Amino acid sequence: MDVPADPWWKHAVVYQIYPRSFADSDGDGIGDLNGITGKVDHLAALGVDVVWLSPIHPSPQDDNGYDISDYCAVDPVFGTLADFDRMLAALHDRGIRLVLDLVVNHTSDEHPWFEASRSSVDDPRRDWYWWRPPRPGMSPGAPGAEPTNWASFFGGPAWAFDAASGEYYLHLFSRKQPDLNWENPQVRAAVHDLVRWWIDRGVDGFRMDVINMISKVPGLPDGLPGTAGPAQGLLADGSPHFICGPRLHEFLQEMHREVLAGRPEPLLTVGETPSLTLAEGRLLTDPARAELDMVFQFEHVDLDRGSTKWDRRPLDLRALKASLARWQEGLADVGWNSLYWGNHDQPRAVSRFGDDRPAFRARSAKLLGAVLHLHRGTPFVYQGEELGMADVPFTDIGDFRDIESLHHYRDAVAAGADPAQVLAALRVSSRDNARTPMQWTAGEHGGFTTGTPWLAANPDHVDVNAAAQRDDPDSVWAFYRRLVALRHHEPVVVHGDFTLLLPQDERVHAFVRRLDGVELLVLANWSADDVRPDLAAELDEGQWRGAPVLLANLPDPAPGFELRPWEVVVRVRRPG
Ligand code: TEU
Repeated sequence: MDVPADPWWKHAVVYQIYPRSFADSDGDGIGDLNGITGKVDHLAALGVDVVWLSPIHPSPQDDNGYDISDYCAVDPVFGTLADFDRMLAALHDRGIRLVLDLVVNHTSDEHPWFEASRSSVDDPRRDWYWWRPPRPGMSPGAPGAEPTNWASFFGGPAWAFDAASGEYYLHLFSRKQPDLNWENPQVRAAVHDLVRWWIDRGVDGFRMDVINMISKVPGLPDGLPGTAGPAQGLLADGSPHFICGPRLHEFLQEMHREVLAGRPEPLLTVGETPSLTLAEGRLLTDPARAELDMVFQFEHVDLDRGSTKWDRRPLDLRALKASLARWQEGLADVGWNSLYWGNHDQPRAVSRFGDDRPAFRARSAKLLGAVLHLHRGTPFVYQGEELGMADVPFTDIGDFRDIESLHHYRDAVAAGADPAQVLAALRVSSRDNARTPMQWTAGEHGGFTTGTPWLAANPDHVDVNAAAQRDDPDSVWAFYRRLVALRHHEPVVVHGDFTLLLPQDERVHAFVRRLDGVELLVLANWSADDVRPDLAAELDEGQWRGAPVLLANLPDPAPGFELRPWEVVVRVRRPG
C-alpha cells in the first residue's frame, strides 16, 4: 500500500461546492465554473485545502448532474474544458486541491453506453446494464411484473420497462439513471479509463457517489414487501441486496491497483456509503486493503428520522454523541473518518442540529463547526455552512426543484396523504434546503446571479451573506477561519485520540483530545438554557479551571464550566 503514514488529507479541510448554486458568471441563473474561479479568494481566505465539486459533466440534469451522459467533458451550462483548466489552475495556485464527483453506479439514460445497450438485446453493450425479463407469469409492463419488488430511492419501482425489447432495466435512482453492471469487466475498464483521464488533467481525488451500491447480490432477490415506506405501497427496500454487495471490496481494490496506486502524490478517495456499518467502514478505509481513504457514513444524519427521511423525529443529543463517538473509537486504530453535518442532500445543519432563531443562529452555527472540526477525521464544509446559512421557508410545492422531493410529494399525495402535511415534511427534510443560491451579498438573489436563479434565494440573504461577515471578527465566517487554522497548527486536532465525556448529558457535549501531553477539552451547550456540567467524575476539574481558552464562540467564557445558551469553549493544557 503506497499511502504514507501521515497523508496530506488527514490535515485537510474540504469545502464542497454545488456548482448549480455557488456563483453564476453569465447571468443564466445557474452557477458555473467561471463563477467558481471568480470566488477562489473566498476559499483561500477561509483557508480550506481541498474543493469537492459536485458533478459538472454533460447531463440532462434529471438529478442535477448525478445523471451523466459524457464523463470526459463539461456541461455547457457550467462552461468548457478550458474554463475547467482555468479554475483548476486558480485553485492549485492557491494550494487548493480539487476532488471531482465520480458517479459510476449509474449513468444517464442519454449516455451513449446506455443508448447502445437499449438499442438491441444483441448489442455488445447490452450487458453493461442490468436488463431482465418480466417476472414469470406476469404480463410485460403490468404493475408487479418488474423483475424484483425493489423501490427506487426516488419513488416507484426500481425497474423501467422497455417495450421495444420487452425487458426491464434497473435504476436504483430515477428512471433516467440506469445502473451500470459492474460484474462486466468492460464496464470496470471503462470507468478506470475515465478516472485516469481526469487524473491526467490534474485532478487530486474523487468523491465516489453511492459507491457501496455497485455490487448487487447474484440472482437479485426480492426484498420484504411494503418496506419502502407508506408512499410506496407494497414495494420493498431492496438495499439488503445491493448495499455492500459480495464483490464491492474486490472492485475497489481493482480500481485502486489499476488506476490510483503509484501516483507521485496520493490522491484522495472518499466513498459515499449509505447504510454502512462500522465493520464495513473499517474494511473500506483500512489502508492495508487499498480501497478508500475515507467514507461518508450516514448514521448521524439518520438519527432524527423515522421509517423514512420524511418522518422527522426530535434529535436526542445523547444518541448523536454516541454515534459520533462510536465511529471515533471504531476507526481509531484503522481507517479514517470523514466529518460532516451537511451536503447537497441534507437540510442545513444550523436549522437541523443547531438553533436558527435570530438570537442563536450564529452562536449555534459556530458551536456545530467547533464540535465537528475538533473530532478526529477530515472535516467537510458544505458551501454556506461557513456563513451559517439556514433552511428555507418554502411555501408551496412550486418552490421545489429536487426530483426526490417532487416525487415524494407526488407519491404521498397519490397515496392519500394531506398535501399540507407533505409540504411541511418537505420544508424540513428536502434537499432543496441545501441547494439555494450561495449568499454573497444582501443584494438581489444574494449576489449569486444577475439573472433569475434556477432556485430562489433564501430571503434571509439580506442578513446572512459573505459581504456582511467578511470583515466582522465575530462572524460565523471568522470563526470558521479560526477553526481551519487550528487544524493546520495544532497536531492534537489532527492526530489526538478522542474521549467522550458525560455521554448521558442531554444538553452538554463534552470530549477530550490528547496527543503527546497536549490536551484539548471541548465543552458545548446544545441548548438555550444556562448549564453547569458536573465533570468531577470525568476529570480533575481543578486542572482545567482557568486553563487557556483556545477557541470560544462568546466573549468572556467563565473560568469554570458554566455555559451560556449554545456556548462552546475549547480549553488547552500543554505539558510543562
Ligand atoms: O446520494 C445518495 C443518497 O444517499 C441520497 O440519495 C440519499 O438517499 C438521499 O438524498 C437522502 O435524502 C447520491 C448523491 O449525493 C445524490 O445527490 C444523488 O441524487 C444520488 O446519489 C444519485 O446519484
